[in-house]
Amino acid sequence: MSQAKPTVLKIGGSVITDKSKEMEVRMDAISRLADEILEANPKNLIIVHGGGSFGHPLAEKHSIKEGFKDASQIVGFAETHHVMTVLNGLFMDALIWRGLPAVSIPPSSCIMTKNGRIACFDEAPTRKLLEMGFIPVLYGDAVLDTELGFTILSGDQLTSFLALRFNAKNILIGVDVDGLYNEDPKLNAKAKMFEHLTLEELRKVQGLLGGSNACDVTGGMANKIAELIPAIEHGIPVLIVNASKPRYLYKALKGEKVRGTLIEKE
Ligand code: IP8
Repeated sequence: MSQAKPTVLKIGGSVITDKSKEMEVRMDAISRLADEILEANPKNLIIVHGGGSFGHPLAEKHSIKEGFKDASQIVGFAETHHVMTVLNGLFMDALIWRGLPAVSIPPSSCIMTKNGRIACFDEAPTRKLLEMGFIPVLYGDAVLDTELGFTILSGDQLTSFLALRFNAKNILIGVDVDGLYNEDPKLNAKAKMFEHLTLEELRKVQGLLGGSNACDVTGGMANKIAELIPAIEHGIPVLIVNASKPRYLYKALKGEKVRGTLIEKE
């Protein structure tokens, strides 16, 4: 069956949760985003969401990213994965009760990493879901690792990987700022946003990008960008938009003009 190229949409954990509090969901944001996805009605969509105040605090508490060191972490791994399924369930509720054909795929069940990098992925269910017109929904997760025992797989690594594996048309990154800035816009109101960057320009500004100021075991904007580079190198354009602001994601999904940062190979 010939398959149109999918869009891979990553929704940041800072959009759908309040990272200043533990396990605090932003149900209003999730509902609004589900409305926007429904209205935009995109064909061939894969969604990935982040961990926000669900996955990150527990991953940090039990040092899950660093791998297995002692038996006390075992229950911590289970807890970290579990809270991600809880956040995912809330997200899935919003999509499904609006009639969107979204199906959750827990990364811990179909992916293993090697030293933190995706080493095997059982792609058949995701591929079949896409072919049949479903919306596969994955998320940053606690996953098993061939060398470390376990680790944390970021939604950003997963997004880039899925875009490459399924030959995506584009990647949309929904965050809680308007785009990519030369400084953290939450700390400096005079920070300058880039509207368009080529890969070469991106590499030059990469050093300016900061980490995250909230609890985030997978790093902030700098890490996000580093993960996206292989997809951009492959010719997949990336648009970073503010998914905390109404209608931005809708416009991005529709291909309409919207404030944000577009990163292209050339
Ligand atoms: O928020 C990490 O995913 P991210 C998920 O996309 C966990 O980096 C479990 C911390």
